[in-house]
Amino acid sequence: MATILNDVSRTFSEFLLVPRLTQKKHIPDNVSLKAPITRFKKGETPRLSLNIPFSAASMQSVSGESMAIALAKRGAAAFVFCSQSIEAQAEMIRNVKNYKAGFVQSDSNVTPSSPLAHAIEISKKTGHSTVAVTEDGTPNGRFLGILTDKDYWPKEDNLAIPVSEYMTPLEKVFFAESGITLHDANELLRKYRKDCLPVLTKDGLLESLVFRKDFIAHTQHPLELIDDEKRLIAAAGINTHDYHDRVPALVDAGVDVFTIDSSDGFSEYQAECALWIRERYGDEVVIGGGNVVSAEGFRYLAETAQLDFVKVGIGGGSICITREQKGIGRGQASALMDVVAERDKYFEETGIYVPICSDGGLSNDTQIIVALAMGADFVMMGRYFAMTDESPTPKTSIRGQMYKPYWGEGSNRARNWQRYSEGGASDGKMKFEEGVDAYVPIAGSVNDVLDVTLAKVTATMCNMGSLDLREFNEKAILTRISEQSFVEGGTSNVVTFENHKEDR
Ligand code: MZP
Repeated sequence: MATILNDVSRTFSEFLLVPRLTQKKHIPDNVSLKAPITRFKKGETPRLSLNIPFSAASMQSVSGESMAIALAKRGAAAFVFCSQSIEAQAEMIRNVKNYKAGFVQSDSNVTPSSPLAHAIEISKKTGHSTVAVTEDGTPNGRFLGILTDKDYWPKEDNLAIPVSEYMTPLEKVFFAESGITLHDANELLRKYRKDCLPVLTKDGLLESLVFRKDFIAHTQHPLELIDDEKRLIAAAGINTHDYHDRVPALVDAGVDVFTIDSSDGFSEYQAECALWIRERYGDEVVIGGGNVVSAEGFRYLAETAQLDFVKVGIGGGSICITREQKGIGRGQASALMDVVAERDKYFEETGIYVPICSDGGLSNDTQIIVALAMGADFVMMGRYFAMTDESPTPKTSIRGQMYKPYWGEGSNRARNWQRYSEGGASDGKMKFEEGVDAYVPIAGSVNDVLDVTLAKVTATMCNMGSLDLREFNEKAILTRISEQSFVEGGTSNVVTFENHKEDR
């Protein structure tokens, strides 16, 4: 007879936290959000920890190299998507590892003969107001000048006129020669009160740009996730089909963290893949995997597959239709609570702690907070990061509102059949979709959205009398809410009018 679980599948929005004693030491500045991402023995330090408990999903519309760089700079990780050729993914990882903090490859470039309209269009697409003018319009072409949004008036100026008429030409640009240190480049920016410093090779080719705003951001975000050689930590998704070729290529490119990306990871294919990597690379790389939604799924991946971390979640993703297509999955909160209990049991029995990542379905900051309080060591999000400037998709205007495309890895658009067919035979075709092709509203930069979310997370942790995530989980008291208390939690019996301001 089938086993029927007693409780229904629950979601994060069904819970609230009951505050604990806040002492004077409980202020956001004292809170640590460090989260382990590798298995470790009791009393030992994890081989790698995130400095903030967030990761971006291994998805085409989320995690390219810009996202990987932006998140590593903040102390988190983006798993560069694997639904692309091995070479293309390895190239992205290489670019993350070669990224020299502060020296940026110009992503907005035009030729001097391009019409101003073209430069403005590029600026809108990338969200960057500085456009490099190179002889051939490439990021490393001969540098001829720079154009910023202060050089033109988009409504008043003639947009058909070539960029060369508006740009600051090379003779008037302050630039540095390659080989300059970041410290010296920042000093030049400060001394000459500039916002941008192009770095040129001896032959006059554009090598990189250094921005004042990046210097300011760096001083504000000292939690960069870096390796022993001070290079950013790079993470990648992999699948259980081509790992014999993909993994060595990614290791060669310098990858630090893998996640075996699968919609249902409770399988022998995952264990085989993880053990194969471990045998070859030992503890040199971090190996995570999943997804599971049960205690037995967690135990299999922790014990048999020896994973460093286990991801939890099936069918909760914002673009996911797995539950309706195949009837598998589980409410994310129920799945997480079961797996957390098993993680803690496994720790008690063996003295080995295996971190958990709650993946998918987090549709607001409160749900992120509840997931962490319930015991997720860190979370993975797709939609949240797809909305930011750093996701790889272009901004698109639809009926006057700005959006970015966001599609599931199980959609026809992504054609990521490997994620949905664990090992085994497959003709490489998707027979039915498990994801949709959608849009999300734009939300600003990764830094903008993280600043707000992290402020809320740390504020709640202070309400709960907690200075780190372990304590937060241990002290958390959660209460289920009724439909009526949910209504009570919103505004009640008041009328709000958009755009109406009273004289005060
Ligand atoms: P969300 O943050 O957008 O709600 O969910 C992101 C997660 O959804 C990913 O990390 C992945 O586990 C899952 N995902 C990705 N593609 C699909 C799909 O096409 C999917 N069904 O479920």
